[in-house]
Amino acid sequence: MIEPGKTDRTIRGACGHDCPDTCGWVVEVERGRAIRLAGDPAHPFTRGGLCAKVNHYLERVYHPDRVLHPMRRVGPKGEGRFERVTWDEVLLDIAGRWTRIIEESGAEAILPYSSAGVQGLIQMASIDRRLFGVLGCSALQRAICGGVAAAGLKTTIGVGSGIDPEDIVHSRFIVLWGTNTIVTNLHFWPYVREAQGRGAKLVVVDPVRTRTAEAADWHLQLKPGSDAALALAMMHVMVRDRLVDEDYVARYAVGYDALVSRVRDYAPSAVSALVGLPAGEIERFAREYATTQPSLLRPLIGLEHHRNGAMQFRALACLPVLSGAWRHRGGGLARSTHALQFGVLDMKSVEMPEVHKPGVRSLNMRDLGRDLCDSKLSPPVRALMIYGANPVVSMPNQREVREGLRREDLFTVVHDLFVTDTALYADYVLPATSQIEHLDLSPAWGHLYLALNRPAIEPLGESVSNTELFRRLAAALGRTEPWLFESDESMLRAALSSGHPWLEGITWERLWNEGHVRLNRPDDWRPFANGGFPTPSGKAELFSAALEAQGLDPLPASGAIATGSGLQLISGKTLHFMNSGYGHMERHRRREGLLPIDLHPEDAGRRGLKNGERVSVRGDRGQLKAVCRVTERVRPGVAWMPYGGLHDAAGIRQSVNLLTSEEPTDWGGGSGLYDAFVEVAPDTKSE
Ligand SMILES: Nc1nc2c(c(=O)[nH]1)N[C@H]1C(S)=C(S)[C@@H](COP(=O)(O)OP(=O)(O)OC[C@H]3O[C@@H](n4cnc5c(=O)[nH]c(N)nc54)[C@H](O)[C@@H]3O)O[C@H]1N2
Ligand SMILES: Nc1nc2c(c(=O)[nH]1)N[C@H]1C(S)=C(S)[C@@H](COP(=O)(O)OP(=O)(O)OC[C@H]3O[C@@H](n4cnc5c(=O)[nH]c(N)nc54)[C@H](O)[C@@H]3O)O[C@H]1N2
Ligand SMILES: [Mo]
Repeated sequence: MIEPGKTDRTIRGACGHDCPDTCGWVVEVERGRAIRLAGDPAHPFTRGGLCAKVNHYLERVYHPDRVLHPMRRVGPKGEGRFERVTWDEVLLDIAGRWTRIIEESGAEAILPYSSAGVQGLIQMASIDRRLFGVLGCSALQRAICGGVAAAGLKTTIGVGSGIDPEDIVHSRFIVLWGTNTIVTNLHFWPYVREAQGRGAKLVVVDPVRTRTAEAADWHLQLKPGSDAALALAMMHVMVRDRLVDEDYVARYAVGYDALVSRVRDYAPSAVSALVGLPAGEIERFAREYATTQPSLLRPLIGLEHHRNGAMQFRALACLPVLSGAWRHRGGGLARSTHALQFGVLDMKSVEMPEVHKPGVRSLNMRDLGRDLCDSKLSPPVRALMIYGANPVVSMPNQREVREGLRREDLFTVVHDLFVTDTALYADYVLPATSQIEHLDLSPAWGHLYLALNRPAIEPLGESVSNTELFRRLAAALGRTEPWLFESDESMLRAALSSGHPWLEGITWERLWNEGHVRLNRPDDWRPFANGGFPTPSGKAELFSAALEAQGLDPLPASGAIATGSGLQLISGKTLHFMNSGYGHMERHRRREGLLPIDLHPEDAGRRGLKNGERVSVRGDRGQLKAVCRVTERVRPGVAWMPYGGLHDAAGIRQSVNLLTSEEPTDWGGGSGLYDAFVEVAPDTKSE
């Protein structure tokens, strides 16, 4: 049995935020209170470092604003007035209401809505999936992060992952493609540096001159959404100049001839205006990429938040096939390791899909506002159970999300550590544990180490973990199936028992003692050196029959690049926030300052705007106020705002998602969040 805070003074754990790094940490506990939390120096990947946010994790844990007991709404929705209630009262009321809704409208009228607010194995998804599955509640399509990237890559190479990111040290030509490593994937940066130290060239492809772009040898500041066109132009040069690894293509790819005719239209001079780069620069990039082996592409998610997001990833994935980079150690493509980590664990035993009611409808998380406001949706969403997510800030079309949440006939329960912008609309807010208060396994999506997060302290106040919440709800609903009450440890042990060779010798006991272990990937692991792509044909599909069967373009293309009037607004992650998280903490707010919008000097000049001036930003969906930063960080025609709730000059928390819309991606179920167009004008008092 675990006795948090009693058996150990120093407890190993791992960060549970939705970030590729999943840092190992150690917590020192004195008389039941955590007094120090620091990076675990023994963790081979994160090497004792944390980040600008998690360095202050204990402030978050013991923050005076933490929700520590269940609360019931007493004021109007959105106002955030609550009173304390007991767990018994809450559970009884939720169970009663859900039962009535199921009787009257069917279980699909209940929508469980969760994201990766905590991204460990069982706290993210386990008992909740079993419970809502057996009840037959609406399913949620979670594709706002990573789903489109994976869907795009899969059509070409069959997987959404690639090589072990650690192998980047063997690369000679590295392209950080639409990822801001220094901000979002900090612990990968030393590996990039090590490769540079060994002679690798570092290229960043990003419409924004990010910190990462500034640190690169070469920054290609292209137009947003034009990456597939750039990749096709590179292929044009490779084909024309005979820089294709023809042997690799002949053995391990299908559709090369069709691709050759497709790329004819993509001469660098023909796409230069579309991509926003001089033809000569594209030529040089293509040649260096193809001839410097091993070459590695490293995208994360920047490209997927465009309406042609899946196509961008599909086109990118063709490059290492043509160059044959997969042959070499450190060559190919390295994206999320999510599929590798979750693929070796026994996830079926955790989520138990066999008990889920078949054929239930699935709603896309991106469409939350639209679905809540849709009077024709049958059955309507009558109850929402939101956990590990803050959709008011994180989903597009914020105005409609708020409008939906304001519905008087909607019963909303939010389980979180804080009263988030979403929780302001809840009928009940339930207290959630922090990562040092619950048990979990932490598979990383940025490396191949698996960590065991041991609780260091008892849950604060009356807070409960996600797994405990759903066990309690199952009991309140009168369920008796034993698998709805399985313990955390039992589920984790089962997940580790898949028998996958990469887990051989990785036992519960070993993780308990060592804290983290690297999956047993072979030493020199080159997944596609000899083909073996897990596609329908078993080869890299430059031509995709599966796409053709869906009525989509079977060949890579530029895709539908967004156009609109005004400035294209893209948004991104910030150093001091974790998505919307940490926004309520004074320190982090101060560091990020007032909500800014970055404009190129030409665009600012044309509108008569000065650096530091207060501006009003207007889109199709709404309008907000920001502080104008005039900077060459963005290219002309492009504006940038941070993602996450930042305050405007009036002290009102604002989110860039007031300006975005659902805009479905080509495939993969995501959202063209970065395809918003806005106009920026001086902020006048009358507005
Ligand atoms: N500090 C911090 N770290 C985080 C997070 C956080 O909030 N804060 N969030 C975590 C999460 S959930 C995720 S998914 C990861 C995301 O990690 P990243 O993918 O690295 O993050 P983003 O900021 O979404 O986008 C990356 C870059 O894509 C660029 N971009 C936008 N459009 C395009 C385009 O059309 N083409 C190209 N080439 N580039 C484009 C943006 O300018 C941005 O610099 O970060 C994680 N890490
Ligand atoms: N405009 C724009 N929108 C974006 C993005 C962008 O770049 N631009 N990025 C997108 C991306 S990549 C992502 S991943 C999404 C993120 O979208 P969300 O996942 O909705 O974002 P978070 O703000 O991280 O919300 C997670 C919530 O989980 C809570 N939480 C943490 N731990 C626990 C726990 O153990 N239990 C429970 N119940 N709750 C917990 C946190 O306090 C927080 O409120 O946003 C997307 N939206
Ligand atoms: Mo994400």
